[in-house]
Amino acid sequence: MNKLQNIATATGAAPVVYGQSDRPPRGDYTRAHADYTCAQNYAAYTAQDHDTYHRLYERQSALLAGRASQEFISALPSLGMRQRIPRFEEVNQRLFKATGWEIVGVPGLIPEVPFFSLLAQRKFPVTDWIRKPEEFEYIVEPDVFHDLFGHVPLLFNPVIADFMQAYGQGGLKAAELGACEMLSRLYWYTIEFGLIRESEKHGGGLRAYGAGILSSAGELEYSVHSPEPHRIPLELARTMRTLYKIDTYQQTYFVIDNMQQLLDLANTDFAPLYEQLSQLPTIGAKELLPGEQLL
Ligand code: HBI
Ligand code: FE
Repeated sequence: MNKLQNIATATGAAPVVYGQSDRPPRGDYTRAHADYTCAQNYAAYTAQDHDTYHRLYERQSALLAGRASQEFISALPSLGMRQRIPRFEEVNQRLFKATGWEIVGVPGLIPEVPFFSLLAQRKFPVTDWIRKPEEFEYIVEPDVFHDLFGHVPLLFNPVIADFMQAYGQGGLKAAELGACEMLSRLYWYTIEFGLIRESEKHGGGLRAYGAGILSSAGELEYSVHSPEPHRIPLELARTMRTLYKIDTYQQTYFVIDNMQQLLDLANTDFAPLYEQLSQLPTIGAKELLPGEQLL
């Protein structure tokens, strides 16, 4: 259990807010295989669980226009059923055909190396349990709603699909080089909390593509429209040096121009960069460097 306690703080998967990090992650890990995957315990869902999913889905999908990336909005219907928690196999029939990805059940957060290893095999771990009704607005750890609604639609996008696999492969290398932290910051500021500049065809402007934003009602509006946070163009070294908050909305968002930019980044060799960055100080979550311009 020790390893699991550690990852409860290091997660890249907060839909809203992380609370106490000094407790083991929620979920029954005795169900898991050696690779941390487990069958989706579909029979265990109650009518209330399906209702929670349905209500979360309706609430979030009503907020997407003008805030979420068009790529996400177009891909969302591929998830299927909104009235109940989808069966993972059912999603996989479409997902595998689209990009060769599959989702696999997990009991909750898993340690970094098995997490990277699944991504490298084009398998995305999806927590199978759902939050309690009283946690509707706030959940400490990723649940099936965050993982499915937030992450899975973009796995239907071929460019993001390839990026996620490259990220997993990069993660395995980073683990060998002791650079997981830097790579986790990249994940955090892209896959979890990334913003994208929408094409002119879709009205221009900044939109969210990160799962932590897309599965949070409050942060969806805040991230794209609030005057409070900093928004700066994504630059690899800058992002990898930037600390992040796991218990508040983000204070800095990094903006990409298109999805291909992420994939191109992931296809570079990070090893020399890790070496360089280990000599440089980290950057605070709300710090701006001299000369940096806000978007
Ligand atoms: N486990 N289930 C799950 N989901 C995540 O998003 C996740 C994880 N373990 C580790 C982890 N994320 C992060 O540490 C990443 O940095 C990538
Ligand atoms: Fe996540």
